[in-house]
Amino acid sequence: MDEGLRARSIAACADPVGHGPPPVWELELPHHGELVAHRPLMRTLAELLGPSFVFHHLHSDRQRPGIAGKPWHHDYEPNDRADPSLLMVHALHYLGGLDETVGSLAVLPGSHRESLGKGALAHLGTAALPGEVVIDRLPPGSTVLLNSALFHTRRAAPAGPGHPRYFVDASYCQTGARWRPVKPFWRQMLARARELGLADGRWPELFADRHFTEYTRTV
Ligand SMILES: O=C(O)CCC(=O)C(=O)O
Repeated sequence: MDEGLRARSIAACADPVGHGPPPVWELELPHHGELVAHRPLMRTLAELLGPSFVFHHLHSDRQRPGIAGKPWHHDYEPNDRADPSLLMVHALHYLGGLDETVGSLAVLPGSHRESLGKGALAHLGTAALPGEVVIDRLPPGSTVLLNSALFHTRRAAPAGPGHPRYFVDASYCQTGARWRPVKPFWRQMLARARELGLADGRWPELFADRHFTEYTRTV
């Protein structure tokens, strides 16, 4: 964050022609790379997704104290078979945990079964919805695994000085179709992950290009 790498990473996605690839991929940072294929995480993902899944992307952020909420949305990306039964999972890593000094996460159980666009509930902002589950207290180093099609929202922390909120999200897709990449330079990113041996020789599909379509810019 202090060296502007997060900003460079966003700029590379927002304006790939003007900025080119970021100077450092998130997964090149030693602890981020380790987190992508952390063995206990891989074991749990294999239970949820089966033995064959591919890494989709990772974002990393140190959110400023008092950061606003993020309206209800889901993060499921389409695949070229338009097969909604193929699963995508997001791992939300809360490095400093969650408590009243940082914003909370609310999820809407069952909402992953609706076939709605990512922003179909955005007009509700971060409002409390019937049946929601609020996750507002987690110890440091916690990970929440979400079916990516599940609607969720970040709620701002109650007023106060607050604390920085350390948040890394990484996502993974079942193989069986080609998924839409969200980063223009996804090929280089996967190549670097392979070069670094992040899959530890255990997960042959984890960084394989063949599971993706070409990048197209989304609005
Ligand atoms: O900040 C959070 O806890 C969740 C953020 C989120 O919903 C997202 O990045 O898609």
